[in-house]
Amino acid sequence: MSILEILEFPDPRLRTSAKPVKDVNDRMHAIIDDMFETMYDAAGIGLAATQVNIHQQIVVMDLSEEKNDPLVFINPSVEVLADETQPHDEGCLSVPGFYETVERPSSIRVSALDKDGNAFELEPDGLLAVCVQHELDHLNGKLFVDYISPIKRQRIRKKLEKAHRQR
Ligand code: QAP
Ligand code: CO
Repeated sequence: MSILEILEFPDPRLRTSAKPVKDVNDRMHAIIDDMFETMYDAAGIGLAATQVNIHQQIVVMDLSEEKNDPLVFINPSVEVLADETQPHDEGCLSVPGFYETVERPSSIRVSALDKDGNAFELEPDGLLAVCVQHELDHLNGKLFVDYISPIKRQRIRKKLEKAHRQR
């Protein structure tokens, strides 16, 4: 297992669209293990493969307090079930230190494959619904800062660029 490097905004590689996984094999399991190790090490609740520069449709999450409820979504898709939205404060391992409120649909259905390649469906609500949509966005090259005002986004970009130069 290894901890992978997490790409940070405004890295253009975060804009890549991930390709569907064709076969859930041992190589895929090694990637998933590394993604969990990377996410837990960084104290995150969700990580998309895009964020570690792997452009395949894989998401890992763990919203539990005890960090003992690993969730894997391979080739996920989301269906919005109602017009209703909910505002929620979001952060991102690729936008470290910044949090902003984002409005997203509150009623969704997710279809995906689990780590064994079996199809499943979920109708999450609350934080899980927010996190699923945030992570699926990553697989399509989208970030939560795309939903905030250009002024705020530019301010975050400048601060992170400065931090990157100082590393
Ligand atoms: C996405 O984000 C999410 O800035 C997952 O310094 C977040 O795990 C969905 C993190 C909130 C819904 C609500 C961020 C860790 C972790 C930081 C994360 C940081 C350290 C973010
Ligand atoms: Co994120």
